[in-house]
Parts: sequence; structure tokens; C-alpha cells
Amino acid sequence: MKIVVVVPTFNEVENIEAIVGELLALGLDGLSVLIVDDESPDGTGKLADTLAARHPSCVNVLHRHERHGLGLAYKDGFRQALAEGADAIVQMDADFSHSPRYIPHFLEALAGADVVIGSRYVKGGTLDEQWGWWRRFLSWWANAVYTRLLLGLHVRDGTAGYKMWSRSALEGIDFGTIESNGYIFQVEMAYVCERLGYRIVELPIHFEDRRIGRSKMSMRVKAEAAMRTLEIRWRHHRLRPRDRLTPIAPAA
Ligand SMILES: Nc1nc2c(ncn2[C@@H]2O[C@H](COP(=O)(O)OP(=O)(O)OP(=O)(O)O)[C@@H](O)[C@H]2O)c(=O)[nH]1
Ligand SMILES: [Mg+2]
Repeated sequence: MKIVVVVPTFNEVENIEAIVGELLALGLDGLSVLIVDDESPDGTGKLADTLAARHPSCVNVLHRHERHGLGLAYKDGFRQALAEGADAIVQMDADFSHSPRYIPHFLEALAGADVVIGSRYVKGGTLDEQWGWWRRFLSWWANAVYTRLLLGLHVRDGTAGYKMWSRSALEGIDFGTIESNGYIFQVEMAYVCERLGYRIVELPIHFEDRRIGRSKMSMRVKAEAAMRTLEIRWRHHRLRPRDRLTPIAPAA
């Protein structure tokens, strides 16, 4: 079973080596890491190349030119993971908010699901103790009220960025119709999953705050998220399970 972990990075030079180390230390057969870097000025891309040279069979780097946002980085990363023949694809942040230790549990759950979500808002899921009430309130509002009301989402953690996809689930999605650049990409993908009728399992995680480095969550990214939610509904509400793309069989 080939598992590709897609890790988008922008200025994560202090985190990337350690997160790759933890991922490889899981000791899962067939696991490889794909770092998708957007020309980070701090040299993350260069360090990623060094890691790839050190672990040629299990670390790869996709260099994108200029910073175009998380959504586009993920789309390119997913395409490459599929082209590499991945059976399961993980998406996660580089800053340790998403602990690699959950990946074996995700894999087990994927046996009965199309998508597994690392969820902060199912029973057992927890947030970093450092979060103040305002941040907790905003996150709760975005998940429990805003996206649920506007999109009718059933998942508890609609903004989650930690997911494992089966190959067929990702292949069934027309990336050409996914237009979000920033973090709202996560919501757009969750909505599309539900419209396409995928089996979604939410597993509880502890969401830890970024250990080192600076946040890329700007006001612009937040504004995009608030504004685009209705657009997402308008774009995808007609999707039905029959609209899943049929994978093209690889040439024999
Ligand atoms: N390739 C790429 N990666 C990005 C971009 N923006 C953010 N990332 C990465 O996406 C992941 C999530 O970004 P974070 O800055 O941690 O966002 P956040 O978790 O909402 O904010 P924090 O509070 O800082 O943790 C990290 O691994 C980032 O390096 C981008 O434009 N391009
Ligand atoms: Mg983060």
C-alpha cells in the first residue's frame, strides 16, 4: 500500500526536518512524504531538497513558483501523489498542529471510508489549551454555525486541514472546479465530498498550536474564507454521486 503524505510549506524551515523525521519514524511500509513548497524565502525548499537527497525513496519535493496559496499547492500535490501511484493520500500542516501519530489510525479507518478527517469537534477531539475564548469562539462559529448553516455540512470539523483520502475519492473530484486559494479550500473539499456522497469518518485529534514559526493566516485569508462560503455552495450544490469522475485505468 502506497501512502503519500502531502505537506505544503511556506516558510517552515524550523519545522520541516522534524516533521519529516516524525513521519518516517512511524515506520509504515510504503509511506513517502511529498513537500510542496512555494519558493519560501527562508530556504524551506532547499532544506527539503537536502532531505529528499538523504531519503531518495521516501521524500520528494514539488517546487512551485511564487506563493499562490494553500489550495493550489494542495491541488498540485494531490495530482502528483496520484501520478506517483498513491493508494492513500494524507494532507497535513508542517507545523505539528497535526500530529503524525494519528496516521496509523486513519489508515485503519480508511478501510471503511472514502475520506478520514482528523477532527477537533467530535467526542474526544481537543483544542490547544492555549487558545483564548475568542479564538475558540471564532473556530466554533466557523464550524458549528457558519458552514453548517450556509452549506448544510454534516461533518463536525468542516475547516479541518488534516485528512486522509482514498485514491478513488480524490480521483472522483474534478480539481478544475475547486477554486479556493486559501484555507477555505478545506471547506470546499468537505462540501464536495458530502455532495458526491463519499463515506466520511471523523476521528478525534488533539489540535496543538504551531510549535515554531509564524502564522500565514492573514486577514486576507480570513476574509476570503468568509466571503467564499456562499460561492462554494453556488458552485457545487448540484453535484451528485453520479458526478464522481471515473478514473482512467493506467496504461498496461
Ligand atoms: N505551499 C504553500 N503552503 C502554505 C501556504 N500558506 C500556508 N501554507 C502551509 O500550510 C500549512 C498551514 O498553514 P499555517 O500557517 O500553519 O496555518 P494555520 O494553522 O491556520 O495558522 P497557525 O496559527 O500559524 O498555525 C503550513 O504547513 C504552511 O506552511 C502557501 O501559500 N503555499
Ligand atoms: Mg498551523
